[in-house]
Amino acid sequence: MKWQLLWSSVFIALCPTCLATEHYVDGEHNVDYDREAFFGDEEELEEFAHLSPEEQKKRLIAIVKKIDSNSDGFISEDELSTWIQMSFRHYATEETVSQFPKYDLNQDGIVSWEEYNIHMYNQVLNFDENTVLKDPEEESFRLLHLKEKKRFEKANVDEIPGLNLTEFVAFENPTEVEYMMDYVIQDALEEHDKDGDGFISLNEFLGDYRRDPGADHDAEWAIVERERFENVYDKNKDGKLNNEELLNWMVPNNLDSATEEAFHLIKEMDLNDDGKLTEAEILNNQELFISSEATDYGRQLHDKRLFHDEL
Ligand SMILES: *[C@@H]1O[C@H](CO)[C@@H](O)[C@H](O)[C@H]1NC(C)=O
Ligand SMILES: [Ca+2]
Ligand SMILES: [Ca+2]
Repeated sequence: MKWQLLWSSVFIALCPTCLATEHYVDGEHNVDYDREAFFGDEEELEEFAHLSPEEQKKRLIAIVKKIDSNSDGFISEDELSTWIQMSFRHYATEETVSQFPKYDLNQDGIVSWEEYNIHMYNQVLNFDENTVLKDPEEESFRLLHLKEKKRFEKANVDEIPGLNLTEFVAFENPTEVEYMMDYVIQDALEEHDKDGDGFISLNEFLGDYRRDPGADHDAEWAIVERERFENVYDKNKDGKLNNEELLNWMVPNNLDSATEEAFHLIKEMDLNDDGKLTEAEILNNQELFISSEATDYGRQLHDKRLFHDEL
């Protein structure tokens, strides 16, 4: 069961462009995508829908006020983008923090490599780095497990074996933590840089996509992705991604993707076209707002620290 879970996360890791595909349909922001992309949040949105309109409004306004960091009554693109980045990071790591005690079997505040394995696989696995396994499934699991071990070692910044909470958060969320960026780049290059030149070409970015021989134009997703490559990631327009550009692709909570999302949300909700949002504009577009990254797909609407009176 755990292995299966692992496989599906591998699939997602291998195919980040697949995930991005549905986000825009014919260049339009696809709200349904936002809503469906993050499993489990349906529940929270539903729970929210059952609250009284007054309570809904109260919670939304509390969040809007927090986003408006200079309290001028408007939400600017910068404020929204900063908020989205912060909420990405907070919720990604919060989950890990709450899981930590389950991994730390002897409760000494350190998750050892053995404890990690026992929690994940019910046994301590150690594969030989140089022995290729015959069974293709076992072999891809071996590679995966070796990769996990590498990430574990990378996350361990001090001399003490095993990971304390800070290190464990880095291990589980490498893209959220600055000192893991080298690992993230190396890992992405191993995955995508097929010709080994240290850059990601458009073709490598598209996962060696080939147009269907019978089709007279490229698949819709390939067109959208090519545009992303050219206009979003390849900043210096040299047709390939260097390490820094690669990070923008790999790190989902970076400034660029938060800015992009903030830009789109404002464009969709900004009724008077002044480039900023008011409380009224947000309440008018409540449905889009609560299913967006701005509320972490509805999760913030249930985060008591955000909408209750100051503690
Ligand atoms: C974990 O260890 C690192 C490196 O020694 C240290 O900086 C960090 O504060 C520690 N975290 C906790 C929660 O003890
Ligand atoms: Ca322990
Ligand atoms: Ca390359």
